[in-house]
Amino acid sequence: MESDDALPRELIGGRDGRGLKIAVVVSRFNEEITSRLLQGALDALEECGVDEENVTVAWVPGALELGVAASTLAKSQKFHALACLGCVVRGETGHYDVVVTQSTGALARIALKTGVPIGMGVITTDNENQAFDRAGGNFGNKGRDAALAAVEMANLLRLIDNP
Ligand code: INI
Repeated sequence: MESDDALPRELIGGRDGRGLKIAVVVSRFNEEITSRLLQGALDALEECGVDEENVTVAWVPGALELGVAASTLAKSQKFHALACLGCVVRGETGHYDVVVTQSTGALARIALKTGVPIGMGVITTDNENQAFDRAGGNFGNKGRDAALAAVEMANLLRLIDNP
């Protein structure tokens, strides 16, 4: 007989990165900050147990180029998930809104279209100090967060496919 207090089925991806192949796309623009995001992402992948050989890092010139690299990597079917890292500082660009909207919008669309999850590690701030705060400073490391999201989502999609 079915129990009355049956619990709903919960799917939680978790952070076990063993066997996962992850690509990290990182922008050279504001490299002093994005290199810290990259380090945060690589540290997180290592902590999750992702094999170094299964991690690919692709550099692009700026946040606006993250999309085409991410799209090509996602379509290659060689990766379970991606993490995309960049830094857009309002003070430095008159077209801040364009760079932010286009780069983050493209990444969201690529993830939905390809079904390959993308951890979003594009920092958008008013000034450099706020960016450093989010690249290993007072407010954590958004590269790390993006890599952890990539691992969790890759595992979740595997669970959904294979409950
Ligand atoms: N790219 C960034 O990643 N961050 C920025 O703050 C930025 N600003 O300030 O303009 C930026 N611009 C470059 C852009 O992403 C492209 O690389 C460039 O337009 C060439 O296509």
